[in-house]
Amino acid sequence: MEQEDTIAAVATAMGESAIAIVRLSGIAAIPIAQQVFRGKRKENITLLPGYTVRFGHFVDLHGETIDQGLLTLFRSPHSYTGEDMVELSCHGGRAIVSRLLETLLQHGARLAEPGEFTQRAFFNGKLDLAQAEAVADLVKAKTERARRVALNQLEGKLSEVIHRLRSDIIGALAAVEVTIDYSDEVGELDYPELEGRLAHICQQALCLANTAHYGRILREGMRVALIGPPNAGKSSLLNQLLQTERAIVTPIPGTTRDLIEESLSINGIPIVLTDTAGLRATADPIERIGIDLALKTAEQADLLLFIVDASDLSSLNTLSPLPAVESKDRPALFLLNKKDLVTNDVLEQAANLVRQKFPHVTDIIPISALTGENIELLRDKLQQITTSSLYGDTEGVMITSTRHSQALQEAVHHLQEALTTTHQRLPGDFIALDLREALNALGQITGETVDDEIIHRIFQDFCVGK
Ligand SMILES: Nc1nc2c(ncn2[C@@H]2O[C@H](COP(=O)(O)OP(=O)(O)O)[C@@H](O)[C@H]2O)c(=O)[nH]1
Ligand SMILES: [Mg+2]
Repeated sequence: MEQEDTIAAVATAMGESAIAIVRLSGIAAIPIAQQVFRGKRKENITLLPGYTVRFGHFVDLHGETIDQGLLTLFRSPHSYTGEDMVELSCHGGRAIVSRLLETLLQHGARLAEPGEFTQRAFFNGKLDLAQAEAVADLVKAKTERARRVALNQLEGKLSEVIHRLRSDIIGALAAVEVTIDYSDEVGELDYPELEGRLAHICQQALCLANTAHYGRILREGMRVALIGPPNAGKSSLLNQLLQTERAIVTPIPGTTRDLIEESLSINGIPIVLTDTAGLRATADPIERIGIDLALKTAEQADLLLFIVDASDLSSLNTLSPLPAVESKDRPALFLLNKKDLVTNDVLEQAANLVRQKFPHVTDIIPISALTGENIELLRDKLQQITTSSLYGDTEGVMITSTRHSQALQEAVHHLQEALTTTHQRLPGDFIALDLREALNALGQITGETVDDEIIHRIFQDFCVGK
């Protein structure tokens, strides 16, 4: 790679701030810094050891002072990239930062591409690919949980699990190959033993692959759809949960036609709440489109909040079954709204009607979207469901990227194939073929077996200076 280049970039966000950091990495990082830095002690900084900090002035090509600040020096291999590095901390103003960066470029540094510092760290073996990707996830993490998962990945927990899986596969592969190459000495392949071994590996890989679902929830939020007949109080509930007047609420049925999507966070878990058009038979083409969208949203949701008006028993009688609610793949909560308008007897009647129409429903919660009664209970329940959706994680390790998920699925596929051929007592070559493919797929996650084009694409998503 173009490692002979020395790269420079602003590592902090552009704008006004107390300090900003401009980074340099590469063979000429320290000589270039020597050109722009005038330390108080007038030392030759090219002679300083790593992990040294000095106060001084930054000067341009003509020796004119740009700003004052700190220089931090790192010596290869003990730096983020593994190369010689210098960080210049100046005041955080656009003019200062631009001028300083420009001066570094005039002295021969090249502007870094997005993610190039981390890419160099990867090529120099400071981080593997999964860890490098975690750097971007960590910076982008919006909730506590996402931060923790990204940090675990950066610290190598995911890589460890992948390495363990790979070394188990290598063990199995060795056992197969030795019987191919030296059947005279070691005898025949022990099929039952291998089958047990592969079944175990397969199970482990599958477990990890299944965490991808939680990873998506962490990254994009748990998708919660508010659905129900018109006027049940869906928009009122959205407003109540958000504590704002986000959606229009009127007594006129069919007010909400478009989807209204808003995010909130319950105990660090992101939730994307979608208010939808009320479900009913209608001749209005615009409302019809809204209802179709509502049904689609319901099908794609991780959790359904089905809201009905407890004070309107006749509407409950005409509720038609809904495939999305019927499905056992996703949890659904039934909310009997407008609790404030009815007696407990009526509430009980309403609950019975719901149970008749939707026999598998277990959770029915009476609420009032208007007064806020039982909204805390609903929040607790939401948190409970969301947390339990996130509990499949193995040792705090979670698959959060589509790239990793696809690679794991491929590995699982080949492990299952190997298991089948072993079960069928086919010759070792057949088994070895799939085991090698599985190894290859897993190696893509940590970067052992990934091609340059993919690596390039991964680092393109980073911001400059990282
Ligand atoms: N009394 C009472 N009225 C409610 C409650 N929730 C909603 N409403 C009223 O019911 C009507 C329809 O509410 P809206 O949120 O627009 O229902 P949507 O069509 O399901 O979105 C409005 O007049 C609301 O003020 C509630 O809990 N109690
Ligand atoms: Mg509405």
